[in-house]
Parts: sequence; C-alpha cells; structure tokens
Amino acid sequence: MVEQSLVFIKPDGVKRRLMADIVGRFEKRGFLFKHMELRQLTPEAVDTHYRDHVNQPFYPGLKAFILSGPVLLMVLEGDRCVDTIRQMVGPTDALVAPAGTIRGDLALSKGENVIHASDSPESAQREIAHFFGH
Ligand code: IDP
Ligand code: MG
Repeated sequence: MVEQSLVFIKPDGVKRRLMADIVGRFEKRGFLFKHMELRQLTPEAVDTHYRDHVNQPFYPGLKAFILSGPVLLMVLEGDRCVDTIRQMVGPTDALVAPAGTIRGDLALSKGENVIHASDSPESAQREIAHFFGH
C-alpha cells in the first residue's frame, strides 16, 4: 500500500553535515521525494508536532534542541514506507540503535538523535498536514 511519511533531519544532523548521507539512504532505498525544505521551526510548530510529549520532563530540552537551528523537512512516499523508514531510522535511544540504522550509525544520544520519522500512517497524515497544509 502506497503511504507517505513525514521525516525531518534534526538540527544536530544539519549542523554535523549529515544531510547528504541521510537523504542518500532514502534515495537509494527508492522512496519518492514529494517535498524537501530546510526550515527554522517556530516554538508553536514544535509544540504542535510534539503534542504528545509536551508534559514530559525532557520536553523543555527537546524543544530548545529542535529550535536550535533549521531542520530538513521531507515528505517521502513508497510502499509501506512508514514502517520501512522507522526500521531505517532505528530506536529512539541512539546509544542502543543497531549499526546500519541511521541513528545507530550517526548518533549516540536519546535526545540528539538526528532524525524524526512518523510512527504510523495516521501520525504521518497529521504531521504532513501540519507542516505542508492540506
Ligand atoms: P521517536 O523520535 O523515536 O519516535 P519519541 O518517543 O516519539 O521517539 O520521542 C520524540 C523525541 O523526543 C525523540 O526522538 C528524542 O529526540 C526526544 N526524547 C524522547 N525521549 C527522550 C528522553 O528520555 N530524553 C531526552 N529526549 C528524549
Ligand atoms: Mg515518535
């Protein structure tokens, strides 16, 4: 089933010049790129995007981190791409992410973990509408 996923490279990945590596992985895997945009997010956009996390103790740090520079937003399309991309990204805590995953190869932290990817087709629809309108 053809799906879309909302993915962004977080400010650590942009600053560490990891964009080409990460984008290259998605290109080589064969996803269709529907949108790609470097964007400085607003505080309101971060609160909306992470609405399920705003009451977590780590949220103030997460918000400051996501606002610390531009993110590279992408909408990717492909057969069952939401799960496939989550597999490529690896688990949240990069310290335990397996080698071969984006986080396992490129990050070491649970907070600064270089990339966001939608966790379900429903989240993807909400996130794409939020960042790119209907
Ligand atoms: P995910 O990005 O793998 O889907 P979520 O649990 O949805 O992970 O958390 C969203 C983001 O919040 C994570 O990618 C990470 O940047 C941050 N985060 C989650 N848990 C922690 C934590 O325990 N400490 C610091 N940051 C965290
Ligand atoms: Mg998540």
